[in-house]
Amino acid sequence: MIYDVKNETLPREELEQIQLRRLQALCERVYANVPFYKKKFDEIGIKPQDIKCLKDITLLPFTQKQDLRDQYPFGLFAVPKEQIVRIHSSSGTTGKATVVGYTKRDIENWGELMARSFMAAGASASDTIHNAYGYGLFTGGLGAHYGGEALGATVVPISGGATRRQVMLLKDFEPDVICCTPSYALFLAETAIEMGIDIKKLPLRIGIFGAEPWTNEMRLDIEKELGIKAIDIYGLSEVMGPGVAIECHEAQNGLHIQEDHFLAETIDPDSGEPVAQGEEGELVFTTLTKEGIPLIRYRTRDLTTLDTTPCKCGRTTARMKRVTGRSDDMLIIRGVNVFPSQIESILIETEGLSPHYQLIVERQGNLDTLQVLVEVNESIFSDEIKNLQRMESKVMKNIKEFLGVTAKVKLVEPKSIERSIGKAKRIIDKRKEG
Ligand code: DLL
Repeated sequence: MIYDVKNETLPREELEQIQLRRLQALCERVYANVPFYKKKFDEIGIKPQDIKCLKDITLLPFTQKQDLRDQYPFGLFAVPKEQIVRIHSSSGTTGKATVVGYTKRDIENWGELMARSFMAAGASASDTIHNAYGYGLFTGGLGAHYGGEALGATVVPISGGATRRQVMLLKDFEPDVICCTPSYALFLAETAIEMGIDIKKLPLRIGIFGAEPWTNEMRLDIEKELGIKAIDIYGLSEVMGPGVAIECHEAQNGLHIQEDHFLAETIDPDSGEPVAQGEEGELVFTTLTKEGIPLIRYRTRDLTTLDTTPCKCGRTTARMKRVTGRSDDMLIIRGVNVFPSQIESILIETEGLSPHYQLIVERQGNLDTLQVLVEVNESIFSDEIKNLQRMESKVMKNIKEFLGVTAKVKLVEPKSIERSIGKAKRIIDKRKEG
């Protein structure tokens, strides 16, 4: 089922006309109302009227996370403060926090886009949604909450944490849909086992997981452990929050971007030039309808590939491949580039290992070293030392063979790696500490 048939199945030419009209209006708006953009436009000598077709987007300047930080807290808002009805903010663990503001219309649009997303995932108005994304300044909780209500579903606003209680409510309230990070879904499954509850036997049908990178191997694992369909949802606070793109349950093959609201591009992260159709690049979004904090060509740092070929679900919107990593998260170990997700794929495919892992990067002398800590299953843990050592060597060999990096692999006790209730912390980069 499609929530907004008209807008989600527009012929592409019609969609592009809508995008162009909105882009032109957006340029007028930011030029008139946001001094930061007026200055940027003037510096490169561009006027809103110069945008005559969608391709002209490449004439416009980029916006970076640093720009939001420099304008902290409200410098990029395009409306007077009285029109802002809500504020969200990123945690700021990698620098100063970024702040975003929403008008009443922004909040309504977001609710609609999340309702579209729920339906794309296979949910309906008669469902109950267990929403374990964190409520607060993080966009996950309230984003999914308003979307569930817009859909007409019943929302359980449990937020993150109190994991045993969550399992109890999954059993007692019998929700059909769960929303949380993929890593937290696995933690819930593990906690349920400890409590003697088999999540697979509950009515739960769909999981809507995002906010952190995860692999297809992890998806299969979650689908098996929880006995549900696991759907990938993508978003970022600067652009809106969750619901910028979502997989459809029919194809589970790429995430449909809500293109009538967000204009997506993929660029070469180094040159800033657009990449060819079907090639991987850094995802860049222009928010076509946002009022509170509209952004022009926002560089997400997320890497993906765009695909505009038709999808069997009937939506005509472009799909982005699952984001397997941010360019910021790429590790360079002795000259070789590696993403945590590539290591995750190898670990999950190894019999006896669990999907709980951490990567520790250190510098010894002038050389970077990578250590992979990964938990083993209970059954393997009680095995003989020499078998564990054999397994470590096997994983090390696979990492070397497939990714070309030398990593030290250490198998650790089940449940010894800290569980997170939100985004998992996969990388411990000791080079950056002290
Ligand atoms: O994580 C919004 C969100 C909440 C998305 C709930 C999905 C579900 P931020 O905290 O601003 O917002 O983080 C945004 O998280 O640039 C990606 O690097 C990463 N990310 C989000 N969704 C996915 C996903 C929310 N499905 C940043 N796959 C983004 C991979 C994701 N990475």
